[in-house]
Amino acid sequence: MVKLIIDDRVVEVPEHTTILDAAASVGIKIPTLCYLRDLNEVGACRVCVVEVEGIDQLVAACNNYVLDGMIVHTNSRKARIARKANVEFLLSQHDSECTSCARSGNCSLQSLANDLGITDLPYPKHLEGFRSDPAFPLIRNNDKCIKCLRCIQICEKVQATGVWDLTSRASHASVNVAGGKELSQTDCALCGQCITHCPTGALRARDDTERVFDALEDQEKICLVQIAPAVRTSWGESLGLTHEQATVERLASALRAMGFDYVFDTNFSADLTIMEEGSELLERIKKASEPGGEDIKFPMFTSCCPGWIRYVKSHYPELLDQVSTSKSPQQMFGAVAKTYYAHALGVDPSKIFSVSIMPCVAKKAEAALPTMVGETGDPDVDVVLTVREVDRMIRASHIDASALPEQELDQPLGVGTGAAVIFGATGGVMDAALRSAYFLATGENPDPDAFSGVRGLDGWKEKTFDLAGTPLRVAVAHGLGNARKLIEALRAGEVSYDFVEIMACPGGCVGGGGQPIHDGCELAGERGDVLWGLDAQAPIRFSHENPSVKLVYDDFFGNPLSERAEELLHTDHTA
Ligand code: HC1
Ligand code: SF4
Repeated sequence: MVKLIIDDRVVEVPEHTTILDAAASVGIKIPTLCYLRDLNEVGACRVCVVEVEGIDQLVAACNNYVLDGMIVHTNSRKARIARKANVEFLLSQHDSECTSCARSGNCSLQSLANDLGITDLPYPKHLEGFRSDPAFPLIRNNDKCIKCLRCIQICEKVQATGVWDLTSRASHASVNVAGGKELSQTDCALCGQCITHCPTGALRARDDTERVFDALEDQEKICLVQIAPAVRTSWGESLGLTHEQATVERLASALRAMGFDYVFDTNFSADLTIMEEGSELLERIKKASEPGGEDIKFPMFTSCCPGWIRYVKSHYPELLDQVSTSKSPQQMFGAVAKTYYAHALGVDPSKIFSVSIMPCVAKKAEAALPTMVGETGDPDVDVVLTVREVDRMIRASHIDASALPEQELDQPLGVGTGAAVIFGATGGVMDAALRSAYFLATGENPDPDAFSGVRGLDGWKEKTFDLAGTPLRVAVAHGLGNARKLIEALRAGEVSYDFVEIMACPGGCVGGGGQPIHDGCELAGERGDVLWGLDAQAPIRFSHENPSVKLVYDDFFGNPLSERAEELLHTDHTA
């Protein structure tokens, strides 16, 4: 143990503790800006500087370890003046138009400048003037970048993608797209993790809210909306609602107050996905055991995460034919809405304006794929809103969600099971698929918790389950860095699986790039627990028991993998 004094308090901590953590252990909060635990401990912003007796220069608290007998002053006059000057310097290279910034009110730089009492800027402004293509789902404004390097680190270390890089050095240092490419020409998976880990407004998702407001005002349009599983864990966070208040039924109320005609649930089509994907897996296993089946390769990979699909297309295109052909629940929903449901309403599909609320940025690109269209070429999903956008719309509509009653979702596409709601957490798609695959293979339901071994936040999980006498080897990875490790191990012949779930974002969609931002806090685990809790309490916990899914098969698709199902619910991922 090391004994030192911080702000006149005796502190005892293990060796190799940073000054930042030692101070935090006794409740002393040293401000930080560029710091991200385990990922970015580089002391670049110099906001966490403290004075250490006997050392002339101030030291960064985030990446300097405590020593026995150290005497630290976290808020001495010298430290405070330096901290303020460092922030003033950052502001001299910052577009401080807070009123028109997507992160206003949720920006660490803004809070810090306010806390330090910075009301005048002593240095002249030097702005770069670089903004990326505003039509792309991910947008960079370098004049809001403080060169903290967090985006570089999360993209490289966690997501194994390396879109961002330091493009110059010394006083000209700038963070931008590696290799000087256009963002849209890179291998960006659009997971949005750089957005949720940016302390300022340098990175943001394209805002599509006006297109939705326009459609809501258009008397000719029938506006319907689907709500993704993970949205129900998070939509209330930036509106000040508790988890108990922020139910999906209260969100349905808010969306109706905003003007939506029908509020449906992506959980419905998550159950539909399980029927198609589970049947596809069993079909592949069956065909592989038949003569000529040796060409069928395993594992089969899940296909619901468009961040993962973008990653596999750019990094491992040779694996594409092992990815399930099932469209994602978002896209299955869109296809059903503009065919089956348009017919049920007796309207032309072009009258339907289909919106989805997703915790995801990549979903914006998925909905715009040329293959995700109906017969007339209209997109199946017209607009994808992130959770941050829908929260903005609720605020812009002056809706006090906390005062609204809960309302049921609309029928029949508003019905989902416990197996569907867990899609939003890592392991959930696998767990749900195994529940129904077991039923499809044996004709009997398993214990709904029989496959709980695939749950939890380990980056790469593997299990073998018995499926009607056949061992099924499955694996689950979340975060593209973990996906990469898993694929490299597969290629090296170190592991072998039948079925693999991959979600691009750490924790799955609960940690998605379109979720509300809480700088420095990772909420994926907590949000995931909410989803597992909803599953545990759900009256129906098997996708194959979803009455609306049964109805849609009876009335429209016939069976999973039928000709019509193949046409509307599957894709080859080549676009
Ligand atoms: Fe997801 Fe999915 S779980 S991909 O993260 O398969 O976005 O929530 O809607 O489509 O269901 C996202 C979440 C979501 C799809 C489902
Ligand atoms: Fe989007 Fe979910 Fe995939 Fe993240 S894990 S890219 S939020 S679908």
